[in-house]
Amino acid sequence: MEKLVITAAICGAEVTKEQNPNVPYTVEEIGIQAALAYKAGASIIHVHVRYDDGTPTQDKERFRECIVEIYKRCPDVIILPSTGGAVGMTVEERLQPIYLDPTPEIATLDCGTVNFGGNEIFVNTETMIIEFAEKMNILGIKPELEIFDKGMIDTVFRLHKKGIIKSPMHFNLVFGVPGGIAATTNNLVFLVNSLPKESTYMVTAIGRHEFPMITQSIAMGGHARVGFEDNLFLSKGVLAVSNGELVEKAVKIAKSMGRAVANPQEAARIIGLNSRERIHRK
Ligand code: KMH
Ligand code: ZN
Repeated sequence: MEKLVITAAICGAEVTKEQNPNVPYTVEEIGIQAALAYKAGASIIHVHVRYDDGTPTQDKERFRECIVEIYKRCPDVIILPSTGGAVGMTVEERLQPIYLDPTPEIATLDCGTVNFGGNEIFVNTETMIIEFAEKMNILGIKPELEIFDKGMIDTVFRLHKKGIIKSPMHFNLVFGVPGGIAATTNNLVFLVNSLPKESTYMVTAIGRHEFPMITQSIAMGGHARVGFEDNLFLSKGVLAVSNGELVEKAVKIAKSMGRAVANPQEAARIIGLNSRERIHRK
């Protein structure tokens, strides 16, 4: 089995300091949380950014500042900016981080519209997906294909046939968003069996489902994402003090199952990133 690639989703766009005071907002807090996750074994940092008051933004300059801060502390880590941003943002707002310099190696590509709890709708029409994918293709950015339900995998296949999404594909299977596919073993097996054989995938699961679902992914040869974006608790009723703690727990699970953890260089090879030199030449 390949080594395990661990992604840390360190802040997201929705969680707040009221829910867990360790959620990072400022540039420095984002740098610190990224460093703690990296030291614990994360090879990829999934980045959303906030203004100092916690408001989510896709502002390119804010991304630049946060990424500089992360590279200062974790020079070889893989940075995976969000193009999802927060519910309600426009296409133009969301796409800003793909125009960063250096160009990101990889960025999220959300593959369908999904209810996001309450009155929230996370909109990703087919036209939007094509626009995001084509712009990422031109820039040489690998899309991390965010899947919130089975139909989104079918959308990816349709766009792959048209040459808009290229092989080998890397998927993020997200379970437990209220409105998306539920976090169950059957659903995990169903989605994984639907993927092309040569693709790679990681599992993300919301709240208390995080560790049970990533444990199953680790056993199946998939990869894992943890972090405050998805889950604020180390265990029932115990808030995590950092993203590092959540990554440490994932590493312990992997080691207990005999699965080694990939460093960023190994992770880049495993998920098929070809542009390491571009990012790290400076
Ligand atoms: N915050 C969600 C609405 C992504 O990063 O691309 C979208 C999200 C997915 O987190
Ligand atoms: Zn995200």
